[in-house]
Amino acid sequence: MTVDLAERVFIGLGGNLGDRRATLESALRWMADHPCIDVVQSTPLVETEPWGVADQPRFLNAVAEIRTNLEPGPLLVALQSAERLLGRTPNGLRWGPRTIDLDILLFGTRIIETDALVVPHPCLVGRAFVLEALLSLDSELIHPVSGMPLATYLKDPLTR
Ligand code: A4P
Ligand code: MG
Repeated sequence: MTVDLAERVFIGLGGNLGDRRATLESALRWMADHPCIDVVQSTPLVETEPWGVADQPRFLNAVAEIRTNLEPGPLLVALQSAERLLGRTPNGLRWGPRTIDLDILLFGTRIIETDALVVPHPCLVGRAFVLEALLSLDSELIHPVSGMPLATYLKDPLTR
């Protein structure tokens, strides 16, 4: 499939080790400098309580909207190379501490379920800080699987 350059792609950034602000800013710069990626807008960096594994430092999180002519698979590979450049060590604990995590939250309206890639990101609807960041960039976003406005998930306390 040829990438539709109008497709709106949203990347979640998070990290809780080292100089979190510098690392997240470097990740945003890395994306902006990439020849196949344009950063359209990004949220401020916000401090969040750890999700999943409680006994770890607080995270800084942000969401960026990008345009890219990379297909989702190559985009994931590119983001993983940026994670390594920014000090991410492989095989860390799931949901555990890391210098940087770059997740593909939404890739237009595409639904992808392979071993390597699940889009929309499965944890999207369960994390208020991700939903709030996404909605701050576009309050009208729709969940591609359910067809429901993302704002609905924020209102439902069960999803938090
Ligand atoms: N993968 C599948 N789908 C995707 C996708 N949409 N985007 C695969 C990116 N990667 C995707 O990821 C494991 C594998 O997921 C990758 O090899 C890729 O093929 P990982 O980043 O190596 O491992 P992980 O991040 O520990 O696991 P996972 O399930 O991605 O966890 P999350 O959801 O990224 O959670 N608390 C706060 N406050 N803020 C955070 O940012 N992040 C996590 C990590 C936990 N708690 C947090 C935060
Ligand atoms: Mg991840």
